[in-house]
Amino acid sequence: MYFGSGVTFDTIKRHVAVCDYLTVAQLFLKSNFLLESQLSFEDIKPRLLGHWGTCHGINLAYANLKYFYEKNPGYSFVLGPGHGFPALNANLFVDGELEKIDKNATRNLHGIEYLCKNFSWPGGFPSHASPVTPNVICEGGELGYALATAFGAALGHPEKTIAVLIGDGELETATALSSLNMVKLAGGKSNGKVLPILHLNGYKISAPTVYGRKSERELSELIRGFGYTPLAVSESIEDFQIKLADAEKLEHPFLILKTEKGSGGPSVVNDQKVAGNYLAHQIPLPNVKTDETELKILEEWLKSYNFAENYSPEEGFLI
Ligand SMILES: Cc1ncc(C[n+]2csc(CCOP(=O)(O)OP(=O)(O)O)c2C)c(N)n1
Repeated sequence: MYFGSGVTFDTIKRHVAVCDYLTVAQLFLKSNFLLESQLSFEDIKPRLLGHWGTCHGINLAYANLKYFYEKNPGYSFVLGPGHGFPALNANLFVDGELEKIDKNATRNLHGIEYLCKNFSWPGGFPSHASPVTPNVICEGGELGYALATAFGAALGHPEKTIAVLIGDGELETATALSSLNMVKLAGGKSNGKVLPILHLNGYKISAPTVYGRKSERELSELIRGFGYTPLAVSESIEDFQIKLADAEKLEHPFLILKTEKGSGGPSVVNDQKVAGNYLAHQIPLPNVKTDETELKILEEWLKSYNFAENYSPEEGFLI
């Protein structure tokens, strides 16, 4: 519909499912990466360190943007929440960008094992985006700079289109909030286009976000007041593509991507609501190394992505 030949909504859906699977595998597994046998405590990393809650939204945004802007050589993606690194790393791995700078990250079983085992592992990948990540120029743990970085990249480069994903917690920082004003300095014929996407998942580390508690009208009026045209986007891939097409026609579009925090992950653990709550922010199954029930939840969660439908050991990725 909006993208190149052979690509359909289903292609994007499968791309997101593959990256979600590889994200969860990076967070939890030290072996049995293709679930060839029943998951055991032995397969779980001894120290679980990472952030799940933001990851599905990153995978969703990354894939939708990648296919939408496939034929636009001036397109770049800026990621604010660098703590969602396993999602970013999964995409860079699947697209072959990681392999360009790291010969171990081959797009086969060896590479899958390397990617997953080495996330948050001594001597391996850090838990956050960092200078070893392709095209990342600063440590990704400090929130707030993404929007200013995107405007900086677009200034004086009319050929560029910079999409930037900003966390709703991140938008509470003074840096991110004041960077909204840059829309008044950018634009026009001599600068590139910036497409801010607010990832409205409603929660930060241990509490709701301010923007998550505003009404839809309050939030869109706020964004409009800065000089943007807000466009609400749901988790639906079809809707995302329609809104990206709508955004192309506007001078200063601003997407508000509403997701459930930890979407696709465990919904209830130990009688507590996890998906759609702050408990999804980091590791949603904190006792999975020793608790049979959590282990079972993890196995079902991984299986829900049907990874084998999109990856075959003989043919590689089938997307
Ligand atoms: C400047 C700064 N302040 C505080 C933190 C600590 N911190 C890490 S993640 C996080 C919550 C981020 O929430 P949000 O931007 O909404 O991301 P998401 O919910 O998508 O994980 C915070 C406050 C930080 N990384 N940087």
